[in-house]
Amino acid sequence: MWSDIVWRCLPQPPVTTCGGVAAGTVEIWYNGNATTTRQIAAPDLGFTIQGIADFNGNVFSDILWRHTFGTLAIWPEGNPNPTWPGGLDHNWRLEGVGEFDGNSRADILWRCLPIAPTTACGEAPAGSVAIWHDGTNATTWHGLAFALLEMKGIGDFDGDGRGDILWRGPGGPVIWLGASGTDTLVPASPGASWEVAGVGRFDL
Ligand SMILES: [Ca+2]
Ligand SMILES: [Ca+2]
Ligand SMILES: [Ca+2]
Repeated sequence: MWSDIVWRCLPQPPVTTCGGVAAGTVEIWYNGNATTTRQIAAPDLGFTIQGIADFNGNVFSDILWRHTFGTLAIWPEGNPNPTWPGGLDHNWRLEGVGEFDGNSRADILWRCLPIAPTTACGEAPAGSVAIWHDGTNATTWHGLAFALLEMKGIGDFDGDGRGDILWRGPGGPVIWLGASGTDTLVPASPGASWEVAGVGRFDL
């Protein structure tokens, strides 16, 4: 499996293009190689890439976008022919993408972190964790993660094929197995001087 790099042209003023390429342009370097590239399109600069994952389960990566207005778009296989899962306002933080239900299609992780003076996200109380399955707005609810918890990573810590969420709060790390706030692992705290640098798989 060869990985590709996704670039986006975001020139800093007073520069307005990337050597003549329009601001906002997305370019893929296949196999990380600058000689095998494809320029795709230049979406509105209000759109930012939120994640790259396989939402439709065909093995190839798809690009998840969110607009400043809250709207989501997914470019299947990087093609600017989007699906539109809908959107949520910015009282919802898009925390990341992972595969939480074990069907090999990536899911979108949201958390309600209301921006004052707002105190909830519609009917959902502050801290609500929601998952949109497979890049659609088919939603399941996964508990409450309050503002003092920081999302640090997504991985499969118990090896069951479902993504788990690593949070860290004032008391130390907490893992939500299967992204569930009711099925947790609480590893010992390494102390405040240790930062989570990443999540990966380093042994068999
Ligand atoms: Ca795909
Ligand atoms: Ca899934
Ligand atoms: Ca798991």
